Amino acid sequence: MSECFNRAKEIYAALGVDVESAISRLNEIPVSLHCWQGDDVAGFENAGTLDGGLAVTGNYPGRARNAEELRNDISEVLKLVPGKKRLNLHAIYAETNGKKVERNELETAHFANWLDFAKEKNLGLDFNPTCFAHPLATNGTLTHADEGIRKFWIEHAIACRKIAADFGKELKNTCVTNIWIPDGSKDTPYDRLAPRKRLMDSLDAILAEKIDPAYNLDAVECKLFGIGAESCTYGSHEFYMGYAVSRNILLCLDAGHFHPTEVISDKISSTLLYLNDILLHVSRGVRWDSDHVVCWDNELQAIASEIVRHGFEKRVHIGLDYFDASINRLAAWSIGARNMYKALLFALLEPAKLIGDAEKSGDLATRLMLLEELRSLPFGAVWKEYCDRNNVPCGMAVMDAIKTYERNVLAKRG
Ligand code: RNT
Ligand code: ZN
Repeated sequence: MSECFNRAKEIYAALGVDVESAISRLNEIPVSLHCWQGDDVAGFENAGTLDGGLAVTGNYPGRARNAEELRNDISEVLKLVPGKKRLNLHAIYAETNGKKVERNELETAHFANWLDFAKEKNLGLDFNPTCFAHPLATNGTLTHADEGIRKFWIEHAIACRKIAADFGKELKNTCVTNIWIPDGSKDTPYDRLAPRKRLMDSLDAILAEKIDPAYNLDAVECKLFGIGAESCTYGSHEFYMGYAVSRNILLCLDAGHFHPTEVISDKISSTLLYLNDILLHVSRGVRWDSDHVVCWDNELQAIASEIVRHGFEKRVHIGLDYFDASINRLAAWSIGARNMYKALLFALLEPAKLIGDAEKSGDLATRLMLLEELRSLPFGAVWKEYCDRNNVPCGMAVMDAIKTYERNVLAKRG
């Protein structure tokens, strides 16, 4: 243990903060790493272009081109990110041995390698039906007016829930399955009600079969607008909030899915008054849902603080959702993920008692002073210690590891 860390402990203790218990608490908070940062949301279907309003920009060399490369890259990221981790998969990451398997016919067997990987790395798995990048998804999915197309996507989501339940059972670790659809309208629709009614019915059909919540939990992800769906997105916040509350499932809040000045940190305390659990897609929108690498900015800190201050770490399932192809993808992945844990650790080191007492007694100047002063406490020494205890590098040593991997592995990819 470094001298810096010991001194930091004393400084925090003087403010009533127990650094060791903060670290122990952080050890129990899982963050779900999204597999799709490694290959620009391509998956293994060779589907061609991404659509549904999703856009990955950049063409930095070294993209994972197959499952083996992607798992190798994830293994490397796991060495660079401290803390308890999960892995979030999408249905398009199925491995079908070169055989074409329709999405509504996917089975757990197609994810056998991922299950083995999760066991080997001691990761819980999360899952997502992929309702985009598919010829039947060009004009809507679960809201589609055509019954046959709607049925295809309902069957796909049902198949995904079964796979997810198997993940949960096999790993003895609850899987969260998140449904996001790109459905919406580029121009002003005349009828917004009918597609929403169809979405509600489709979701009811998907969720009709009860699954043991120890194996799988279901979430629905709302969005304000997407590219190509500027005028109306059927799966809006109101739609899914109502749906999640009435069906007792999880709501997924993605940081990039609201008006640019609207923040999800403020939604945690409200939604959890009505829902048991929520799912987060921690992302960073820049002017729009651009899925930039998560930075340790005020909103990220506010999200982490909201979770920690109210002891919501069991009820808020933290997932990451960003994709940057303009820089080394492992760097993007690790920097964003490390920031999530950093923000959580910072939140755990807040002088909760002092700030809470100041607020309760109406001493708002002291509250402001504490909130501002805590930014310059020796947090870095605690973060460094946390990385050391997790056997991951800290500071620029992270970049050194990434550069070495780039030289030895990524640069050799075509
Ligand atoms: C899209 C949603 C969705 C996707 C991933 C790939 O706007 O945020 O969560 O980013 O499922
Ligand atoms: Zn998302």
